[in-house]
Amino acid sequence: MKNLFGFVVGLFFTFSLEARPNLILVFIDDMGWGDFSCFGNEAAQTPNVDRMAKEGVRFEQFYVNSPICSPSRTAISTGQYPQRWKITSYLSNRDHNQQRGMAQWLDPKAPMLARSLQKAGYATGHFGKWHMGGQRNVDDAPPITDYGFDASLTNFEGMGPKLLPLTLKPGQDPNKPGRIWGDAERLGKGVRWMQRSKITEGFVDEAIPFMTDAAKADKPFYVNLWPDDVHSPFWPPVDKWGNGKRELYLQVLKEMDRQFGKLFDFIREDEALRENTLVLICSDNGPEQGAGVSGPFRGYKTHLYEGGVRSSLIAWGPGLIPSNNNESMGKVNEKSVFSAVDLVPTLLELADVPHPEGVKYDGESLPDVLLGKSDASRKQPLLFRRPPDRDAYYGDNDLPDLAIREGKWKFLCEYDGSDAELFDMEADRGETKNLAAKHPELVARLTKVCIDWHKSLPPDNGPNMIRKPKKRPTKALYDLKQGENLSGVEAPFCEGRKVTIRATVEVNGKDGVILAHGGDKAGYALYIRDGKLVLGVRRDWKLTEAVSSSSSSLLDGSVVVVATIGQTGKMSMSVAGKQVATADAKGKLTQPGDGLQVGNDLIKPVGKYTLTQFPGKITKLSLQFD
Ligand SMILES: [Ca+2]
Ligand SMILES: [Ca+2]
Repeated sequence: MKNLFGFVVGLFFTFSLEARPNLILVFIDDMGWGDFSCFGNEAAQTPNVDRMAKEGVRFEQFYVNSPICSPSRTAISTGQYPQRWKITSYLSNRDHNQQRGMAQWLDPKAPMLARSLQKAGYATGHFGKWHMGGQRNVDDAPPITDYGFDASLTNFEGMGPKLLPLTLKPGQDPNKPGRIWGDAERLGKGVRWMQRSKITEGFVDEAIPFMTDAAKADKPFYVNLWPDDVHSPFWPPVDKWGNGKRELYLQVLKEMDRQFGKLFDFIREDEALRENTLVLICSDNGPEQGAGVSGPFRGYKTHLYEGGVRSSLIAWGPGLIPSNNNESMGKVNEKSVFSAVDLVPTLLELADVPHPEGVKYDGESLPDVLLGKSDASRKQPLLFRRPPDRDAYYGDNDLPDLAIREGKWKFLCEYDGSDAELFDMEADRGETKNLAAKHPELVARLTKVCIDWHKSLPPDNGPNMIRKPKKRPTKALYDLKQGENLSGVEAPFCEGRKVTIRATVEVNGKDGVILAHGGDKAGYALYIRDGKLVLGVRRDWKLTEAVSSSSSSLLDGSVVVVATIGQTGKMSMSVAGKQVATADAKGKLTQPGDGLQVGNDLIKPVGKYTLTQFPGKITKLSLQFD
């Protein structure tokens, strides 16, 4: 019996060594959750990808760990939250990386999935966009082969041999194509220029011989096929051109799918590869606005709402994934909540490769989920932090900074826990109904989890990079009338500027507001209280008031009042040319979310009022910003 047991174990061990699966990770750039036709796209068909889904499993609740390129790539490569490596937004030029509090490139000591597999005897190849170091003027980053890859071919955002894009528009002389990203020639030897519309196939054509060679050498392989598609700018083939961004995008999407077909067919048509290769297909982040679509989800690339971080994952491997009883349809896993960091320990377990010593993954191993045998979820919640430079984007001027997915709940808030948003993902996966007010205890607990997690990770400059003043009205002079009511978006941009309020007033009472901009968190207001003129400034909820000492000067019929708030918060007021009060708010104005009213304060009060409706006439009111 003992001998038989030993024989069986030995047989199993030999078998499992021989059967170590080949792994292919197709990681698309900037494609929306709803862009594959098998995920609901009706504007374009993606038949090659759809066939993989039909023969495999399609996952509806898979996430990437960042809504933007470089950190999302770091997570899927290391099995760890990208914040651990200070890769928290897209890698750019040296100054820009530094300004945002980021590393210049991914530390090669990171626990790369590729390196673990390489050490265990896998042939490892990276073909496509890298964007984890080596771009713009950062030309001293390590080559891709320092990260556990035997071979690499990349694009303009990575070190080493590369394909750079030639461009062609309809009507352009094909012998005189354009060139983009030419500066990337400095990032490694072995540059080939190629039509942009053919570059995905260029990567496929490099990956296929690599896999053939590995198979000949009796080695399992791990291949990254990471196209630059479907990232803007969009350069479909000239004979498949489209009008406008959306059409051009759809043509690029269809062309990418066609070029993938060559890779998928190569694996499918080789019996040995078909039986022992696992292909994973997903996107690194949500769509660019106006290009791809997020399906039923809210938000885009760069957002922590679902549209930014949900990714349409497909797993294919007929020899590894038990076949579906209904052959006409693939499996759909609507339940499992898991993410890119989970793929790393999962693939290591499938390959029977040990974890690197001392490494703690944020991911959890879920092989049965990935192979379509279970609809379990990861046990730990998933946490997210926005890119430091993306507090405002695509029309949203104050995006959530932190987010968590725990069970059916999705929760988002600011770094300090304010502006809580809570969504029930079972009833409202589009994140439309904020339930935070209904569940104060849950909100308090999730807020703490988010903040504790955020503080446990290396910081970046996100908290110092709020809002996008460029998008605000920046006029210097506003002439306003009594009764005027501007919304938060229409109201002037006051942050960090000197404000001068001038008005002619005729007062027939003791209390009322001349002008109020903002609310009880931030803003400024000029008002009369108990017959005295008052200038109030709110900074961080705190009210500072300059109050005139007597009411007599206001009662002389029609008088001119002037109030100023300096760039550092120094406040002063005059009536009929005479200074009547000063105060110091000790700091610049910050832009309020609330709007501006003349002759009243209609929303949250800026100042301490007795009454808000102004008792009398306001004329010649102007607001000047310096
Ligand atoms: Ca991307
Ligand atoms: Ca924010």
